Amino acid sequence: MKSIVIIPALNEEAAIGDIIEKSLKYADDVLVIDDGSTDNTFKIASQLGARVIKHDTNLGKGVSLRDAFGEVSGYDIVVTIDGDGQHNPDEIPSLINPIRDGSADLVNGSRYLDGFDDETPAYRRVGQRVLDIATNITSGTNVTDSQSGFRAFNGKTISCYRFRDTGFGIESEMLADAAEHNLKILEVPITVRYDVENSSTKGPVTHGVGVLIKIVIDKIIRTIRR
Ligand SMILES: Nc1nc2c(ncn2[C@@H]2O[C@H](COP(=O)(O)OP(=O)(O)O)[C@@H](O)[C@H]2O)c(=O)[nH]1
Ligand SMILES: [Mg+2]
Repeated sequence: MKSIVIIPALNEEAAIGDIIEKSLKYADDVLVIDDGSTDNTFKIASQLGARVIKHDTNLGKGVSLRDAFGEVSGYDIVVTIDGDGQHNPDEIPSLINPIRDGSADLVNGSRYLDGFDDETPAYRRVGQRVLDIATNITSGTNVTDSQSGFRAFNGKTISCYRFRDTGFGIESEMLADAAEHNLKILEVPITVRYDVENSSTKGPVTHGVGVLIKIVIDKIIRTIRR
């Protein structure tokens, strides 16, 4: 089965090289979306054999994933992983195995499947739970880590995703799209590191409220469309 790893990246020169090299152990190709980085992300990714889509300015994670998923026809398995080193590429096999054996169409890597992750600050965990609950109520899903960027997708189902949100609302939106199309969603446990440089580009509170508003608006649009 042919597989590709997509890495959305904004100024990730510190970690992206290692992620590309490790990802190539488990996948046929790597595609980096350099979304207006001002550091050496593009150069490093190109040198290490990744394909790179370069945005001259920052267009957002949703736009980046739309562009990336537009390039994956012919792949049986598509993986997304963060470019900042928080995710471990050595865990890619546990995400893609359920796609390989047909038991899932979307595999969501969750840091909370086994209960608590002591390293997440409490106020962040509360915010994330609010987004998980909002996602689950509006989409009918039952996930424990709705904002995870470490996922695997069945290549045959890519047309289900519409990529309406340009930014960080995209993680919940993709779960909602999968649920709307009755795709099989499965979670597997992942580890997430917090001791890496640039582990987050977002202010957690405004970011969380922004995503929550997007989840609600998305639900209203889906309801009207029916
Ligand atoms: N394409 C794109 N990627 C982004 C953008 N902002 C962050 N990223 C990447 O998305 C991933 C997750 O972002 P991050 O800020 O670490 O999110 P967090 O760890 O969930 O707080 C990382 O690989 C970032 O480089 C953006 O505006 N566009
Ligand atoms: Mg991060």
